[in-house]
Parts: sequence; C-alpha cells; structure tokens
Amino acid sequence: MSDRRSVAPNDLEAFWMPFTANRQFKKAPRMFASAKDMYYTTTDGREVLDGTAGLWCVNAGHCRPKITEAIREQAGELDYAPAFQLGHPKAFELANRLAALAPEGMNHVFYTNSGSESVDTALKIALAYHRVKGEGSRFRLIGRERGYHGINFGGTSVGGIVSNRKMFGTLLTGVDHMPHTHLPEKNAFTRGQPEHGGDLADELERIVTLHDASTVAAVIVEPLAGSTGVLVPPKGYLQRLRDICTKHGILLIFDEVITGYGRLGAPFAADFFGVTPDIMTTAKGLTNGVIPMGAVFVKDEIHDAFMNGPEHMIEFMHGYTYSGNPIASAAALATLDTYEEEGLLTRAGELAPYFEEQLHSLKDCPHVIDIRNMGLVGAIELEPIAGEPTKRAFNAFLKAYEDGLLIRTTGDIIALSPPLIISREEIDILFDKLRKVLMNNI
Ligand code: PXG
Ligand code: PLP
Repeated sequence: MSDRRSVAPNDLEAFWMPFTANRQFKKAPRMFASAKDMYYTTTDGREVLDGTAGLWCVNAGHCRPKITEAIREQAGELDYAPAFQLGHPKAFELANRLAALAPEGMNHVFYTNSGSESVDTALKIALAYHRVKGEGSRFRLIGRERGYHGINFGGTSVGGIVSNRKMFGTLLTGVDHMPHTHLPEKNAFTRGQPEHGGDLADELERIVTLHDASTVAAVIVEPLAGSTGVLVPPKGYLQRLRDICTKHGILLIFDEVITGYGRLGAPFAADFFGVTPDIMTTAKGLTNGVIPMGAVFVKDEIHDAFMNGPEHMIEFMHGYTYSGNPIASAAALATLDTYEEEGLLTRAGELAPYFEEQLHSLKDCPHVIDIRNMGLVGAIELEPIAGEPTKRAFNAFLKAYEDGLLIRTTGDIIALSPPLIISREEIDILFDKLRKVLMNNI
C-alpha cells in the first residue's frame, strides 16, 4: 500500500472537479488560500474582489467572526447528533427562527444539505402531500426551460438545461416544462422586471389542460432564474402562475436557493415579489455558504396533512444523515444573527439603484448585447464569438481573475452577485475592473 503522505500536495490529478474543465484547470490552476469580507487571497498572494459571493452563497462576506466562532464552539460541544428519532436544541431553535423569517403561514422547515437536496425533498413532499390527501393521481411535476434546480435526479428532471439532462437517460417520467421567459428581442437592457412576457404564464394553463389538472402535483420555478444567466420574471408572471396553481389545486414551489436570504433586497423573493408559494427551497445563504445546509419551507396545511395516523408511525419517509446537523445549525443561527445585526436581508434593496446604474453603464462596451438586473444580481450578455460559443465570456472570466475580480459566467453571460456587505466604493472597483476587461479585446 502506498504511503498517502508521500503524495505531493500539489498533485491535482485525484480530485475530479465539479462543473469544471478539469484538464484545462489543472494546467493553469486558480486557487484561493484565504478570504476576508469582500476579498479572496490567491495561493500566489493576490487579492481578488468577490463579485459572486462565492457561488451565490457568501451573502455576509467571508470569514465573519460570529459564524466562525459559532462553528468552532459547536464542534467542541456537540459535534453530531443522530437526526432520526433524536434531536438537539439548536435545530429546533433554528427552525423557529426561520419560520419567523418566512412568509406568513410557512411555519415548518425540513433540513437538507444542499440546494439539490432541498429541491428533491420539495418534489417528494409535493407528491406525498397529494397522496396523503387522497389525491394520488397527482403525480406530474412541471418545471421550466432554462430552469436550474440542482443536479440530483429530481432537480435534473424538472430543470431545463439541456446539457445537464442529455447524458442521463429518461430521468423522472411524468415531467413537463413551461417555456422560459427570456425575450431579448423585446426586453433587452431592461432595468428590473421586463414589460413583456407576463402572458407566458398562460402556457401553464395550456400544459395543465393537456394533462388534466387531476394529474398535476406541482410546478417549480426559480422566481428569478440565476444559473442560466439572470432571467428576471416579467411583470405579472409570478402572480399569474400563482393564480393558475391555486385554481387547479397544484402546489407552487419557489426554488429560492439563490434568491433566499436577502439577494433581492427582501428575505425571500416571495416577499420581494409579493407572491407566496406553497413550498420554498433554500440552501446557500442559509449558512453564508460556510457549512453545507439547506432548508425547505412548507405551508402549515401541507405539514399538517401529514400529521395523521398512529402517533408512533413516521409520517414522512425521508431525511438525511446530516439533516439539522449541530454544526450546520450553529452556523445558520450565527448567520441569521449577522444578517439581522447588519440589516443584510434588506441591504440589497438600498444598494440596488446604485448597482443598477453602474451595471448599465457597461452598455456601450464592445460585444454587450443585453444587461439585466434585480437587487444585487446583474448579468451582462455578450455576443458569442462566431463558432466558439461560451469562449468570449470565459476569456472575460480569466482576464477578470488576473485583474483581481471574481465573476461567474454561464454560456456567454457574465453574472454578478456580490456579497450583500459590498460598499459603494467596492461597487465602483468592481465595475471599473469589469469595464477594463470588456474593453480589452476579449
Ligand atoms: N436550485 C437553484 C435555484 C440553484 O441556483 C440549486 C438548486 C442547487 O444547489 P446545490 O447547493 O446543490 O448546488 C442551485 C445552485 C452558477 C451556480 O454559477 C449556481 C448554483 C450552483 C453552482 C453554480 O450559476 N446554483
Ligand atoms: N448510501 C448508504 C449505503 C447509506 O447507508 C446512506 C445513509 O445511511 C446513504 C447512502 C444516504 O446518505 P445521506 O443520509 O448522507 O444522504
């Protein structure tokens, strides 16, 4: 047997990296050594401004003392407690805090370890809910083109990203998709919610009619689609989805994995848009990205429908080894404290007009074909290089990284979602750097 310690620490071969061009990365790795507040420091000692809150998750900025301390303390006090048929106080305390933060009437929380697990949990809750109510014929799930709901089989099935789906066979059966709402020919360079496309919600009515409402369990959408390039919901669209779901007894699931915990300027997108779903999936910002954890919020009537039958029986056959893990719970409680103490759940709203102004000032840069924004989320869509889609945005990503700015790209779209602690000065730095990148022959 080989001595593991003899493996050189700089051997990059063994780690098969997620959603990464492995061979390219390993030829010219980009590595972070540390982080503080708005900045990463690379292993070669350069500072990089975090324009993406890690992967849309570090909402309070990096290495925040309260969160770090809570994790340290919890690890030394109660490291793990079994999650099934046993508990620990912090998981309950956190659920109460979350219920208080959630939209009215969503007072129950199911813990997961990621957004993908939150989505699969939500889909299972929806199917099981109809069944416990005696409507087991409702088995269909409806997602949307260009939707991202993580990478487990349920989320991949309701998701609408072809490249994430095509390798994996039949996925879940009984799934249909609504059209996406991205209408660049009508809505390009819209600030905030687009005027056109609200009527695309009527496609749901068409799909429900096709399958008959009695077969449809749930509709899942991101209130604002993040991963596929920041698609802001057109005016009236989400309310119309809500109305159609209510009319037909279909559960509406908002996937708030990105929009949850302050990204748009309210605790949840449901608050921001004034449309309340039946189930809400969250993860990422719940623990400031520091420890894996997700939470699925459900309306009381959904939870209560399960609380039937003999009391010694398990009501919902679902759960994870790490559901409500003590260290994750402690991290989440400290994260909520930090958000509340610093007003971060509404701060994006205060900064949004300034961020929007700066973002849209890039309109005249070469190759920019659209700019979209909402809260502290922005997207700049670039004209693809002929015959080489995604390359222009990836070039921008590499140049920005060299210049000390972290951006995220999807296709030929640059996405921005800085930590909610960003200052106006840092917004200026971010857009100065980005302007230089875009002007630099990418
Ligand atoms: N739902 C939504 C709406 C998401 O944005 C997930 C589910 C899955 O979460 P996990 O924790 O399983 O990754 C997500 C995740 C990007 C990017 O660059 C987006 C996500 C993850 C990684 C990168 O757009 N979103
Ligand atoms: N696979 C096996 C063999 C297991 O025993 C378990 C959990 O006990 C799992 C998968 C699921 O793991 P988790 O609960 O961490 O999602």
